Amino acid sequence: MKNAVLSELFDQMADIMEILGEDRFRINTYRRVGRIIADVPTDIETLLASGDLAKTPGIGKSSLAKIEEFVKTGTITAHKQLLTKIPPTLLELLTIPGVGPKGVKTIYEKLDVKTIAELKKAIKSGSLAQLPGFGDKKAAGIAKGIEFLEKSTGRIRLDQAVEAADIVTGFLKKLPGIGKIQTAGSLRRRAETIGDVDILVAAKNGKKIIDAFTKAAFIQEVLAAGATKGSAIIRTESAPVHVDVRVVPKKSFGAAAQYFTGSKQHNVRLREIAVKAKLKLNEYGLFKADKRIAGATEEEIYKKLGMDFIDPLLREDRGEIEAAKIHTLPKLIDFKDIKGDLHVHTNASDGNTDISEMARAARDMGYKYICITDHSKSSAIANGLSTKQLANQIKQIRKLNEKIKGITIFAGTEMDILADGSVDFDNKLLADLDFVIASIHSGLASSREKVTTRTLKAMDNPYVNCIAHPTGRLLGQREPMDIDMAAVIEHAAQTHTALEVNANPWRLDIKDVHCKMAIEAKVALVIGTDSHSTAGFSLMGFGVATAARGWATKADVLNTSPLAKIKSWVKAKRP
Ligand code: DGT
Ligand code: CA
Ligand code: CA
Ligand code: ZN
Repeated sequence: MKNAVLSELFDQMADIMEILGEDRFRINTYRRVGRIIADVPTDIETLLASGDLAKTPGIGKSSLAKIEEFVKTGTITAHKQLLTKIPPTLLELLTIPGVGPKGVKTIYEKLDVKTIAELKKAIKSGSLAQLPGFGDKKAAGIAKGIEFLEKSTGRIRLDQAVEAADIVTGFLKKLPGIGKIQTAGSLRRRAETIGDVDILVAAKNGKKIIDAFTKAAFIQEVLAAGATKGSAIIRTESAPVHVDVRVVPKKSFGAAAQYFTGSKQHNVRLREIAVKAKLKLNEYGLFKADKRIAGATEEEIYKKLGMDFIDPLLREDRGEIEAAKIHTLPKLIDFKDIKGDLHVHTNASDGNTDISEMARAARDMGYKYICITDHSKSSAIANGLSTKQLANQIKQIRKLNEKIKGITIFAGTEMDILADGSVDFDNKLLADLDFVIASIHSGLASSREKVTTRTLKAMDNPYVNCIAHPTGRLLGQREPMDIDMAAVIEHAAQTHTALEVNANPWRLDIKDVHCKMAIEAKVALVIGTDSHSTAGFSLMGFGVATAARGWATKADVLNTSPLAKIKSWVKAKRP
């Protein structure tokens, strides 16, 4: 997909224009177009050819012309022209935490700093601190930012962010004078990766709280510490994590939570709506002239802006604002709706415990069923089961079901989709299973055509009920396959095959925008943890959040159904 490249071009044009001090409205337009392109699950050529792109709100005539040019030539003239107007190294400065386009503009114009190396010198000599709007503290923060950048690997996974947030909120909770604590930013929205963790605290004495935070035992490095905000790198088991703590007054806690939860795009749209209503919205509240008309809670802010409350999971400017105005927001799926886990491994393949222990742990979570889906023979590294081993496992599961009460164990498989799209077991054996998952574990780098046809062919099998981790990505480690998700979703609808939302934070596969597309095509989603131990079950919430970010309701997710419905659902595809 060229979408990512194109989106990056628009973002970069916005950055350059901001550095050049150009028109704010145009800058915002470019950012918005960049994000729309990054979000659409269909590739840009298809979207353009179908005429749908021209109809997309937010894509104006001149943006459309640029996109057409990109599709035809792979470049955008306006982008090339903008690049000639600044030293290209200025764009590297933007990757430093705490440095935005405005900062780059000042640093470049006043100090002629063009590279990170020059910026380091300007910090050392003290000249950065002397710039208007900078000062010693900010300069030191940027120095730390550079250090962090030089050491860091970029964005972190959700589980790592949750771990860091738990450490910090656990600590803050025990301080005297603490009111509400709320995680904000991308973590609260459960975005697929997290840049930094944002935490808000309601309290009066900000300085004391920030002081305590920056001196806590878990601190690796303090980036900034003021009267209301502290920024630091904290140590966790898995990674160093950048955490921002902000202390806000109780009366504006809701406004701060709304503002710092973002997303930025959602907030920009809300502010436009406020302005149209002759109101002002910021992190302190919603104001009419100088009078605060809302601010203590997020609910009252949305209400005063004339819309329903918008769940943080939906705040991405993907239509939620329009829906909130006309009261058509979906009732999102919740963890409590989940009745079972249909993707579970045991020590028969590469898991670390046995069937009965997995079943008991699932029962303790309140689940009504689990499906044992060990790997199949082609996944030799994962110790996949042979035909005979699977046949034996089925018998073993039938027996266990008589012994273990309170939960039903389904016999299943996570069967490899082979290079030609055929699968590891024959239909006779598959017919004995209760639920069948198929997935790709090899040849992920093959061509778009190959990986797509392979997947479509597997769905044609009347015993294949679900495609697991359909794109094969590992966040921060492996790119998704170049698979045509529009085709996969269409075929899933035609063949009565579900698509998995793999809940493992390494995967989150399929992702939010694909979930939305699948739901619109009436494809069933299955949220599975792919657990290899009982601890794996705890990941379900990440999958639920991902589906919810794709606007999923309870009815859109198969494993919210009672057992009998799963059975009839499976039967409906079989001959
Ligand atoms: P991240 O940390 O990159 O994963 O993403 P966020 O969304 O957590 O972004 P972050 O940490 O830079 O800022 C937290 C929130 O604060 C963001 O979602 C929206 C709000 N915010 C930050 N800067 C701006 C801004 O310049 N304009 C507006 N409207 N909101 C902002
Ligand atoms: Ca953040
Ligand atoms: Ca932040
Ligand atoms: Zn698996």
